[in-house]
Amino acid sequence: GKRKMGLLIMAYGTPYQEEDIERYYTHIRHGRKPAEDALQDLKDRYKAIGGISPLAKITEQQAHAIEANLNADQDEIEFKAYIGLKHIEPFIEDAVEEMAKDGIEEAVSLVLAPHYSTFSVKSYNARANEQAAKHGIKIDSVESWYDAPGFITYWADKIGAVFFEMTPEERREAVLIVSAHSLPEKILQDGDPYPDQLKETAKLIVEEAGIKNYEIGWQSEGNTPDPWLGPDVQDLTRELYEQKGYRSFVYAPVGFIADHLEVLYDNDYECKVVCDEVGANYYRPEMPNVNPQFINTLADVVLKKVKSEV
Ligand code: FEC
Repeated sequence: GKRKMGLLIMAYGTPYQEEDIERYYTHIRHGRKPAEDALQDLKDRYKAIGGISPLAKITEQQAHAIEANLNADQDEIEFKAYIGLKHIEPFIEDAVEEMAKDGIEEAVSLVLAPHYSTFSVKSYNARANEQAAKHGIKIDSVESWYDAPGFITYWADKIGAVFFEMTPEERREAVLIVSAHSLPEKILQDGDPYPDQLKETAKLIVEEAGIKNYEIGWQSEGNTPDPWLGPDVQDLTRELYEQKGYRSFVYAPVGFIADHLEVLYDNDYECKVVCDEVGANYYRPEMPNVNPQFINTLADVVLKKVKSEV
């Protein structure tokens, strides 16, 4: 028979309904309940994007699509997908328990975020491995895929199409802002590769798309006293408008791969507010979600990892 392998797909997680928002936020805050006004603010942001985030459904669709793609592409291994989330059930630990129940002995894991950081990929993998060790399950983990060719091509095509639609005059005064979720600056002290990986993603995209005007930005920073990686995309927009005369802004939040709060609110509302205020044009190409070429790329990344271990 075929070799049986767990496919552990890890992602951030999102509230399933309004009542979940408080415990979800509490989990993000390492068990500390949010203040009433902070909670209300988060509830209002979910309301502004339609009540709830589409992320739960998209994560599920992505996991199933990657599994189907892998099983169609080769016939030595039968992959079975398990979703493990960071901040809500099914938690990463729940997914590993499911694998153990199904008799899985070996697994490959993939985090649905392209760039490695101690705050994201490292913590996902640590939780998976800790639980797996209890059952003697061996997990090989993809650590990052920020430079995967199909990922770069996805964005280069979408961004290229936006610039192509512009008139030559508009194009001359247009800039691409490539962004990821901000993290506390203290990650830099331990040599975290996160900022360099984002820069590399941006460089590869603009080379492929033939875009000259581009900048790196950070978004969605948390509400804590420590300094966060900047420039923030909203401040950057204002600064570029005033100091470099850009009049059209194309946002590519490449640190994310799905439609969710951080894109639908932080880009499509917050960045757009700044563009509207200064009188600039706002563009945000669609997110990868379950784009077939993109899913194929993720399946390739997983298969390469598995092959490198045999
Ligand atoms: O429900 C949705 O549609 C949105 C889901 C969502 C994604 C996401 C991705 C990342 N985050 C990362 C880091 C942090 C750090 C803090 C933090 C806070 C929040 C809050 C919400 C939230 N995050 Fe998130 N993030 C998503 C949602 N995130 C809600 C709490 C309210 C707020 O601050 O806006 C700060 C925690 C703290 O206070 O200590 C740090 C990173 C990613 C991208 C990588 C990944 O997907 O894992 C990094 C999606």
